[in-house]
Amino acid sequence: MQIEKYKIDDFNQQQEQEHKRKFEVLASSLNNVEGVLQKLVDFQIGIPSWALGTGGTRFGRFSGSGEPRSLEEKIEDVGLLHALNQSSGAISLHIPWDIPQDYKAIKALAAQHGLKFDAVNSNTFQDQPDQKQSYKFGSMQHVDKAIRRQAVEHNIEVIRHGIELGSDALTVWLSDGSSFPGQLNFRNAFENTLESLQEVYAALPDDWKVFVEYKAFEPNFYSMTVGDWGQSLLFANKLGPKAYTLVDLGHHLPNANIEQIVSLLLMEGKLGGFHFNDSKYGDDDLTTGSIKPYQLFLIFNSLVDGMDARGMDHATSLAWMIDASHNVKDPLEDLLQSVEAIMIAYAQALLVDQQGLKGAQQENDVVRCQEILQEAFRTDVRPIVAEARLRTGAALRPLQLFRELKVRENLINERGLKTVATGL
Ligand SMILES: [Mn+2]
Repeated sequence: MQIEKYKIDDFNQQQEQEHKRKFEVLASSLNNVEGVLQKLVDFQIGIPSWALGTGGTRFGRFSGSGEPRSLEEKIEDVGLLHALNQSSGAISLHIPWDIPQDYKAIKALAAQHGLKFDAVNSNTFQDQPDQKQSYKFGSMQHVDKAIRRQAVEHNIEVIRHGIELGSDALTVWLSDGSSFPGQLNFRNAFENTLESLQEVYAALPDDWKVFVEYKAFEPNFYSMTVGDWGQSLLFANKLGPKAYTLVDLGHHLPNANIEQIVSLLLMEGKLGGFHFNDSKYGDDDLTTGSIKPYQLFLIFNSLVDGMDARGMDHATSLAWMIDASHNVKDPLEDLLQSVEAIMIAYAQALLVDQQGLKGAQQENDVVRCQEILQEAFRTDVRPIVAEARLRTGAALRPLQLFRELKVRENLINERGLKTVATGL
């Protein structure tokens, strides 16, 4: 299914009068509206190929209908999102769940939808059917050199796929660790992992980056070999200038101060990528902004402040991606909601009076500091986010149009009621 441009224009025309009224009221109360709008227009969020099917839990998976059955259909799905919001202009592939067969055709299809290929993701947390050695006791940390070698070769293979697609980054998330005290020696596990990552690093093209993603627990429950930002930063620093830490919002222990983490990683020039989701308890992979929108805003405030301090381009300096999937929503509707929440938090962060905040901090005026932050957070920025969409030819209200055009019903007609997306 393709969404024709005239359908978006017709829809916007019906909404435009009301939109303009709200936008003008908001714009009249803000400084530098045009600057904020341009930043919103430029900001693109990668969609992972594994988020397009219905997710599941350890206990079950309730498949949706009309899910993409192939990489081509996944690209088509991201193309639909991008047509609706013009903010989802990249797709992130997971190898081996989505191995491209014909690079040229896949690249042409993505280009046709206005999509780029974001970071490619390796997988050494599962055994594949044709795999020689098992990752049951880890991959890059493994005591057996042959297993470490297999993990390294897989990552180099992923880089090769990425090069063909025009990607320029590899994300490595390792499930390595231990579930019981004494199961492994922490130093050996770290050193084996470092040696393996060094071999992968050596295979990176000059203009590539590698992102070392950390996670506090799960699937291992006693120790994770890349368990927090300190461990990830240690690896990134030891590896070299092409290695960065990747922050996934769901990969922290409860109540971790993620805004402080991103602030310090940016200060060190070592924040490379970002995975959005939301959670109440652990790595819940819920819709971004659905549980803790204030935390999301505070994180964006740290990101904007930290990127501006280093003169970084917000849109291109970091790899922004959603990493979520759950089992009770239509995945495309869920992704539209996540992108909207990200754009809202970003817009609010752009409105923070950074000069005023710095002044209040200098005077230890704690009350004014809070007022300045909450002034931005409590501003309803939805009209400005919608205006950015209008200017790029996207829908003023993407979710509403998705439903009005019966996108899912169309996909079910094309793909069938019982389809299961590859990978999950
Ligand atoms: Mn992630």
